[in-house]
Amino acid sequence: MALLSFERKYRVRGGTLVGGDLFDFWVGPFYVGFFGVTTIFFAALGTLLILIDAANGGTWNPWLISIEPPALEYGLGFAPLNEGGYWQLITICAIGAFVSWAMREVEICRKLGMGYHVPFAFSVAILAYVTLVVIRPVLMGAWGHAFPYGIFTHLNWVNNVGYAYGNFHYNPAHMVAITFFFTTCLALALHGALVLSAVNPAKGTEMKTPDHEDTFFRDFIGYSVGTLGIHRLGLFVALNAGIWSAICIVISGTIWFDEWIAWWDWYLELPWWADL
Ligand code: UQ2
Repeated sequence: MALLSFERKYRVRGGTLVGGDLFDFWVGPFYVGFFGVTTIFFAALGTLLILIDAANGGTWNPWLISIEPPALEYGLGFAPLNEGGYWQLITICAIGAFVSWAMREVEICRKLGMGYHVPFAFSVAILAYVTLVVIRPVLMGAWGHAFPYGIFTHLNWVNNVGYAYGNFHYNPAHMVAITFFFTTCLALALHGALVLSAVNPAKGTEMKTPDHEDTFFRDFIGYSVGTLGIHRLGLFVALNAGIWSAICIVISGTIWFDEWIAWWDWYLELPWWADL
């Protein structure tokens, strides 16, 4: 079905979760919906608050602008606007916008009768962000444990929090996360290269089929994960990269307080060489 006639057939009412028919329309190519409206609201308000707080910050150098969370002394309470209150409101707007965006994806999936894989995947990215700015700060008892919204300042935050636990690369969950990031790169590089090699061949030669893709890998390593399987694998490794990133930071300062290298002492303490 040609794209335009497909869209004419499927751009119909229904599938909304909130608001019924009220926002069930498109603006140009974009579906609006209740969550399109809430996305615009939170994104616009959040951006405005960022600009107001930045105007108070004494610099318009984009590298140096920073929206700072409250000092640790404010605990989990509300802080005055200029002492972290803006950061708190901006964080509410950010989460509101991200969740609205995910729910808008859900409504579009429902309209099209598709699975919820895309909003599910996006939810894992939201979870990683919420872990940094809500879950871990709440578990540690102060919003001041969250990171500042600035280009250089968030890099400094990562540096300082990392060194607060010695060398963060010894964090076993961090190791798992990095391994999933690298495996995601490997899987996508293999997949992109394989598909292009079959579907976009040299000029004058014929396009190849998925059987060619399977056969390449069977000849090469004796195994093909399959055309559906590679996408399941890709989603799995990509989501795990985000999940283990969230785990590696949420366990630091909540259930683990020492340098991460000390975690490996269990290895030295194994009974068969503990008293050597
Ligand atoms: C594959 C296949 C695809 C692919 C790729 C493979 C025809 C178009 C990339 C090969 C992938 C394998 C063997 C898994 C590699 C494992 C990891 C953990 C990276 O077989 O089916 O479909 O794109």
